Amino acid sequence: MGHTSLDKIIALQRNPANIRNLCILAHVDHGKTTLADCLVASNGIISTRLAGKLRYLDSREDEQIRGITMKSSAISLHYRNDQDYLLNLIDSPGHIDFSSEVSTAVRLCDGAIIVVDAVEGVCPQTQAVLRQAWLENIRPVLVINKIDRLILELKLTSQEAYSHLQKILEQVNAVTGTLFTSKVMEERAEKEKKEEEVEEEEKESKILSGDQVYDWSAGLEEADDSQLYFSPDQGNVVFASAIDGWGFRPACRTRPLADFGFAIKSFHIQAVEQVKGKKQLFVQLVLDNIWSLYDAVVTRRDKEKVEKVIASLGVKVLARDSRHSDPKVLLSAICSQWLPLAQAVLSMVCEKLPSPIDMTAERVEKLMSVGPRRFDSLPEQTQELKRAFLQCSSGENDPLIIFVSKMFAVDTKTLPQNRPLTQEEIAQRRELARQRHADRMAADQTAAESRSQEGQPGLTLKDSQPEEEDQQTFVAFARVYSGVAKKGRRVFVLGPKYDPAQGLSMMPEGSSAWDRVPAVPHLSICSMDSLYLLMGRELEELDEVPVGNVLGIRGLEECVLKSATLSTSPACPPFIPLNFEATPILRVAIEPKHPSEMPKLVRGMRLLNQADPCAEVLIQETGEHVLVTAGEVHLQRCLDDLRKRFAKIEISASKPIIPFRETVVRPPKVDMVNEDLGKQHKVAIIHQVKEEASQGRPSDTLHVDHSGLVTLTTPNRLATVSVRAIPLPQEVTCLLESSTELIRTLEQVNMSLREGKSLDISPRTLEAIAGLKAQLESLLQGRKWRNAVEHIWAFGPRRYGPNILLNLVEGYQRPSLWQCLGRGDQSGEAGAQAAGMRDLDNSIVSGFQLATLSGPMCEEPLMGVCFSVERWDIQSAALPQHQDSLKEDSISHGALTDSRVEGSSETWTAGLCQARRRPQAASADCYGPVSGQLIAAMKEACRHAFQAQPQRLMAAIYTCEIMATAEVLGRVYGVLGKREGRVLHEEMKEGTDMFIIKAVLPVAESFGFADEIRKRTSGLASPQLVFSHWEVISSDPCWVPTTEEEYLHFGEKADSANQALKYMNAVRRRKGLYVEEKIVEHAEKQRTLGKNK
Ligand SMILES: Nc1nc2c(ncn2[C@@H]2O[C@H](COP(=O)(O)OP(=O)(O)OP(=O)(O)O)[C@@H](O)[C@H]2O)c(=O)[nH]1
Ligand SMILES: [Mg+2]
Repeated sequence: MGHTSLDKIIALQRNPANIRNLCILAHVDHGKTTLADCLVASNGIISTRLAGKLRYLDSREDEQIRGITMKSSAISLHYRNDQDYLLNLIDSPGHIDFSSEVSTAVRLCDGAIIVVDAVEGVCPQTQAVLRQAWLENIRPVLVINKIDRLILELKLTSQEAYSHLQKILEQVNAVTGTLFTSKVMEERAEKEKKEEEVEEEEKESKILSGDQVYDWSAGLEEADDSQLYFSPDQGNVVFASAIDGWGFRPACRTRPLADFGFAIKSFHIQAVEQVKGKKQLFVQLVLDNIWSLYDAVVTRRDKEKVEKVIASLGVKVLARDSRHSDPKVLLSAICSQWLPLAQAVLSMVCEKLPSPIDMTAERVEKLMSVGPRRFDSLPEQTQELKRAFLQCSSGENDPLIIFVSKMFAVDTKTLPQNRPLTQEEIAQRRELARQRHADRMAADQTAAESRSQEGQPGLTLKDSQPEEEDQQTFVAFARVYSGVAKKGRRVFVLGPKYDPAQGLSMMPEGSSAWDRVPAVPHLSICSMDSLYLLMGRELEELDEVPVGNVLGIRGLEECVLKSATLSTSPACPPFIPLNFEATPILRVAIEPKHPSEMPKLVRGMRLLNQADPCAEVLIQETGEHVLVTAGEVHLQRCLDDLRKRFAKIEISASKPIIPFRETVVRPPKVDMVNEDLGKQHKVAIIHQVKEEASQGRPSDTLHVDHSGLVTLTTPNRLATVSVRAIPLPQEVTCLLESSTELIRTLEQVNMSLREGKSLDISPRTLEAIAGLKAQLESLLQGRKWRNAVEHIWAFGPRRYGPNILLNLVEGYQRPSLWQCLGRGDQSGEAGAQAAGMRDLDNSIVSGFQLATLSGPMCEEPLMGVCFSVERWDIQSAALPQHQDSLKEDSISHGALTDSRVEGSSETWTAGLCQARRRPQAASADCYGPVSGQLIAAMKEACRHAFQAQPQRLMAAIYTCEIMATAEVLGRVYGVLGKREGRVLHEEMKEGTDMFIIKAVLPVAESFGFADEIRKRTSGLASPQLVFSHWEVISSDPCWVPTTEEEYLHFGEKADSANQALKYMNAVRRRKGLYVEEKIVEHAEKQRTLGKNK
């Protein structure tokens, strides 16, 4: 535990004002773990000589081998300047694949150290982590690291370095500035809107004049941004070289500057009097000194000068350090005493980062208000909890609130209670055992018998020990936000969908987790078996942890999957979910080497799912066990974990399953050889229909007209739907993709309105929904899309995907999707409208959902397709069968229904009347219930409508930013070109010889890309791939040559050059679908070898 005792840390935990919870964030390889090493070494946990080499917080073997951090881990440190401070430090990974680990770290902190490499400057992940810190409302401080590279690698002069550092500061501030401005704008817009509403209420009759001028900059001027930017004057920037162990904070007037003054006198570079202006002062006071030290020690190895410097600085250097062949050893020995990095960083952290007490009301409200609900619409008791948060009190009666941001697995045998005992403990236990034995001997025979039985569990325990030894225990990575966590205490575990209002109404008042409580949805009860202090690789057992601290909790694995909110009060709402930057996209199917080990694999995958915040584990329809990860490195780690920790069996992983999307495009006007296409594709459709008919499917239920309108009748001939597929404009698809969360919320709202419940929706959500609608309206222009937005029936697949179902059925008016936007009495209106909905409405939506979930090309989801239902007739006999599945009152409802469906098609109304007359006709026919038939018919109709248009595959595309030097630029382009990558732009990074290339690359071609680039450039360039968007592959997978020339040029099947066809066939083959391929190409050339002899 270093030189701070556990008791000291426990004492410090009780004073939240002096606690700092912080994480280290940066782009990959900018030196987070090295910096953390220096801070850890300041507590004596590792030796100073090893700091930077050990990477103490990278405790996994693969982290050490690969040299990158893969999980976030916490350590508690003690720091003393004028007061004692406790720092709960979390080191996070910088690799994009592990960005979910960053989210879990950021949530538990109040502040962050942003590390930036002085050579590379602001990189994509730097921006991402700044944004994450911003979204979580935590305050950042900056460390510009690797200054030594400016001296030794780039060989800049101190003056040049000064301008370089200034540019980096500008870049970082530009990112923060953008985040800040957008927030101010948002707030301003909200304020304006509120004011407008008030005005509107005041003068309802008065029409607002349209010439209102918005002064957007006004908000910016008012807003306080003094704390926002990084500036050496503010004291929130440290310049450092973590590997050499030094760092300084220019604004710090205490030790370092005094040292500088001292150094200058003896260093005699230039007299301070000559210094003009602040800029010069910085260069001369600080940078020049460092530059000449590097020059003397590393570059020139000037022994005399070094000795002079050592003497003048008053630092002590061991003889073996000064004799060491590597000058860096001497350098860090001098620097770490002269400008100790830990001192500079820790004093900045204690001064500039907020303590748990300083948590703002804004942050609390943000954490506590989930989904579309407003904070002030939450129950009163819930709102009261905000006070507990802000006061940060840890009294006996204060509610306990804990947030678990992830679960991590540790070997059971490394838990503190299972660790090898010390000599004293062994002696104590021996004494106890001896006493027990004596007692037992003294007892009589019968008692002895019973005791021997009691002894049995002990025996079995021993038996089960070997198995337990290699077991994993889950520890929750958590923070206490209010109250005191006590060992053994029982708490409510609140799932993300838990509703405090519902919980409070269902539970008796004042009930606690010890009581027997009724079953409330999304609420369970768990006891915290052990509490731990997280000390990097080790855990220390604690009895209680007061508010404001980061801790580990054992005993939650049954109730918490990945993250959860724990509380002793049922009024506590679940915290908002973590926001993850990366989407898991890389899928592989996994199977055990020996089929008999399947149960072990299943168990292992379940454990992995729990232990990784981002990995997903699922079983596909095909029965395959699939693992979805964020990228190749992440996949590798997950597989390693499965093999070595969770399943402990040999496994084999399939090649990555590449996701595709299916879509339709506008029919082309001319084909490849510039001939008018005419009705070529329609010929293909008719061909297909004929084919299906010959396969025994009665084609008289299916009709495709020349415009692509597909009409399909259910097998019992009672219902008919006509559907047409239309490609959506690309912007609309993008908009739908980016607004999935909002559409999901909209769907929830509509669902509850349909059920007659009213939801108190926050104005912000309503505004966002209105914004979405307006955007859709502006994008869907033209005759074809007239009134389309009003007629949207549903989104799909899964009700929020990027496809649209349109209701163009003449005379059918169902409640609008946007009904929540309507003013006035919403629920009443909705109720009335709901009556206007046809009974089988849901079947149509379900059919559409199924059709969009897997398309006809290779059963991949659809994207950017609009299906418009243009006719929907139901014959009379259809209804009775349906009604048997409906509730009794639906018939009586019928009267209401047909009076509401104004102008509805005659068959419908007539059908209803007949239905009421002939309820006995409900005897099921051989085709099953009508609702089911309609779902199937709708799905088929959509699929045919889709095929009636020119179909295309869409490929997932990564963006990547590669930093490379001029020499290897050509090779990078080579690799990109080979893998069908496209370079978007290339620029030279100022002040360096590095080029930054931004390119896009199909996911399908990306496997092994990073490795190949690294190999081809001898490790000089390493790309980071981030999923960006979906792109239509321009070649038509269904294209076949029709003319003589095409036949000659592309071959009979045109499959040689058709990339889309290759992708499609690969997917079909994987899924076990029929692939149209010639297996034997030239049959006449085949012969039996035996006969020829
Ligand atoms: N020259 C120089 N190299 C440094 C410095 N700090 C760290 N490094 C080197 O940079 C590399 C990456 O350092 P890490 O501390 O592992 O970086 P990280 O930010 O933790 O990386 P991830 O956790 O993978 O994101 C290592 O090889 C370090 O030795 C520094 O101040 N100067
Ligand atoms: Mg690291």
